[in-house]
Amino acid sequence: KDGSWFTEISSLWPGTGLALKVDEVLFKGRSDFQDVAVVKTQAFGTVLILDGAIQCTDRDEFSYQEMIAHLPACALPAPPKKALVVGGGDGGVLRELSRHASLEEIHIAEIDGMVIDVSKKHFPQMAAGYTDPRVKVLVHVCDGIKFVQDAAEGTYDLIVVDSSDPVGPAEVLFQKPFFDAMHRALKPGGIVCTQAESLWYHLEIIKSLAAMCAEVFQGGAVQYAFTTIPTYPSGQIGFMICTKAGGSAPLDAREPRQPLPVTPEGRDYPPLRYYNHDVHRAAFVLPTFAKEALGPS
Ligand code: PUT
Repeated sequence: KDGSWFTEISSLWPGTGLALKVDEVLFKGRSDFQDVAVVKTQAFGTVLILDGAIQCTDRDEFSYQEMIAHLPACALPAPPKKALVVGGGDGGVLRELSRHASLEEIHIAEIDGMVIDVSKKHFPQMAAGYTDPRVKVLVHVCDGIKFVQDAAEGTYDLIVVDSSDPVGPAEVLFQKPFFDAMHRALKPGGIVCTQAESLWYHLEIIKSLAAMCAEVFQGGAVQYAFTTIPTYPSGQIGFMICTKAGGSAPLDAREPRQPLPVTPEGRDYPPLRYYNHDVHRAAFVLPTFAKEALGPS
């Protein structure tokens, strides 16, 4: 309700919950897949909430969107030409990818058309990614797994999975059949970057995700990196970055190889505010408890 507090409660972060003061409820609905809400908050601007979990806020979305897009894109040895975003209906990852001048085509497979519609209306700074005329953005409102399974082998240089948490519609995006399909759809030497949850709350999920990815990406590399972000549980969220075998040695994603992404001319995008090459290298440096659980990156 307007004037009340929203508290983010989930079995994925039991006994704790971030609270935000709500100035106004801008949208509340139920799609075929989930509850969708958009609220204006006192501290973080407009916030998108799916099934009670915060997906992005005006104030800190750049941390997540920049890192999930530029960590993999900048790690590639050659400039990427063709990318796929699975999920990411808010458009923020599209905006970030479109700063890579080499990209000719970006496909997005988002299952929930309502997320795209409310984002275009309430988050214009993110949804701007849908309208970059320099990049061919092809929007597919469909099941991401089926889309990836149907893609021709070796189609993409880069796949970014901007999913919600592994409960409800996104659960399958953390499972092996989806990773097998992504591995197939990637070019040799290509790279996948998926939302991979918090070291503080989800170490077991991350461990089993890393083990499954190592099985799928044999001959490649699997590495966990993270960013800080105040409105995600524990203020931290990570990414599983997997590279498909292709060159003489597995690609080490810790090293940025592409120049800093730039805002396409004439676009009203905010400047890069989080990602830089030092942050790229630092994102893979794990605290001792995580290194012990996951092994060296
Ligand atoms: N897209 C990332 C969402 C994470 C929510 N906890």
